Amino acid sequence: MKMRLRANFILATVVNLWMVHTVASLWNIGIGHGRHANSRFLLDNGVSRTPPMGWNSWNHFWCGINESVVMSTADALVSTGLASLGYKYVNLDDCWAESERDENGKLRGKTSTFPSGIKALADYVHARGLKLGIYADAGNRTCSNQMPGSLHHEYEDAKTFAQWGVDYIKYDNCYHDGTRNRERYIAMGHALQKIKRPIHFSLCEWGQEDPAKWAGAYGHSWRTTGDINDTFASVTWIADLNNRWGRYAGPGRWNDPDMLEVGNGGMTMDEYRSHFSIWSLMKAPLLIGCDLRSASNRTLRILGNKEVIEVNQDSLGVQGRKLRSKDGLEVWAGPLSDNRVVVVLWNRSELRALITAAWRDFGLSPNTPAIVRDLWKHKYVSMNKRDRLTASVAPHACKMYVLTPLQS
Ligand SMILES: *[C@@H]1O[C@H](CO)[C@@H](O)[C@H](O)[C@H]1NC(C)=O
Ligand SMILES: *[C@@H]1O[C@H](CO)[C@@H](O)[C@H](O)[C@H]1NC(C)=O
Ligand SMILES: *[C@@H]1O[C@H](CO)[C@@H](O)[C@H](O)[C@H]1NC(C)=O
Ligand SMILES: *[C@@H]1O[C@H](CO)[C@@H](O)[C@H](O)[C@H]1NC(C)=O
Ligand SMILES: CC(=O)N[C@H]1CO[C@H](CO)[C@@H](O)[C@@H]1O
Repeated sequence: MKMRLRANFILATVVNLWMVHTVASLWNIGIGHGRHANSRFLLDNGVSRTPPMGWNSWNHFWCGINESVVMSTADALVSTGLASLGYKYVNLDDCWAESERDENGKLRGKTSTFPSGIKALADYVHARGLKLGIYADAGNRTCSNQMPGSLHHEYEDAKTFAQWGVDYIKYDNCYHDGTRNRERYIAMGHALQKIKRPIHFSLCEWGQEDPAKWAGAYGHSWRTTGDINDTFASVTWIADLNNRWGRYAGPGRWNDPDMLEVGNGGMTMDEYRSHFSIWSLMKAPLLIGCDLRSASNRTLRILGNKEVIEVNQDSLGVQGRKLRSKDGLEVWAGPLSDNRVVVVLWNRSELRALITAAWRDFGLSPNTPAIVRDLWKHKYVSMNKRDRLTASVAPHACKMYVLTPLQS
């Protein structure tokens, strides 16, 4: 099947480089150099050298959270085995705090829903080998308008979070005063630099000021888009937007296409597998967004696919990209450590289709033999494949492979 390369300047550059370099050097040169476009990494506190993994309350519970939900979710992360696969952050989203600060100006947990307090919650989560995340806002109020924002309170709130033992901050963008996002977000980045605790700083300014270009110096991940929803249209829309910023990602600094919807019921299992495969290939934070306490085995098999998680957590830390797209048939790929290549063949159309990726797409000579492993079937497809790979892909489904080139 003939497919047209996307008219994409960066891609064209990369493809030209592929003609003359080996796989490893070309992916690194073509893709990795964007990392250095950022100034020095000011918040280099050692966290998230691979994309963060965990759970967040918003996509399923919205404001309906309380300490028993959070504690039982922490327990579920452990009992399902997901924690040992790397899902370690337990992240509160909006609505965890009282509507107003206390008499000393400090944020405080909402006593009706978090009667034990946030410190106790952090202790509970830490005792299970997990980490606690919290939510704040670079404005006067958070997006729910149910709790105070942190604008002009950055340092005192960062100190409070550190005292409680918080490990991750998602920083939202509602009710602000019109100051540039960059200024308001950098203020929190600087506050976090001053405190001793290593905290993951997740900038959630919805991609408004092209954060890929600057946020890597101040935080560990940045949203590239508005909010995800539980539809296939949302997944494809967001995947394409996030794809544009691939070259800015790297260890400690990740593009964030928003949290996972897997298990929330709005998509088919094929669609959820595509969502999870593409998020993993794009080195997105993998933050589960369903009610894990009642997740089906099918949902757990998607979220717990160790081979797909290993792609996301690969030490090379280079974001995979869309290489070709025609009539909804797409080839996505990226480099992994040890000269391996991850490939996703994705059929976004309504009919089953054959999709082909050629070795040349990845800068491999057609004569190079490669071991091909199917990450969803958990099987080797070939120990000695050359030239190209073709698969029949169901509507909205994908195939995901790792290619290990052998010396030819
Ligand atoms: C906690 O929240 C869950 C989910 O919204 C709800 O089902 C449960 O009744 C709440 N528990 C308490 C004690 O409020
Ligand atoms: C934020 O709060 C300040 C001080 O209370 C107030 O002057 C300002 O109007 C508020 N801005 C918004 C956007 O609510
Ligand atoms: C979900 O997102 C898609 C893509 O952005 C959008 O077209 C759709 O209106 C959204 N659906 C809902 C229910 O918000
Ligand atoms: C889900 O898997 C568990 C563990 O393998 C098993 O005990 C349970 O019966 C399964 N549940 C369903 C509904 O298949
Ligand atoms: C939009 C599109 O190209 N859809 C394809 C999906 O697969 C079927 C079967 O191969 C093709 O006929 C469609 O053209």
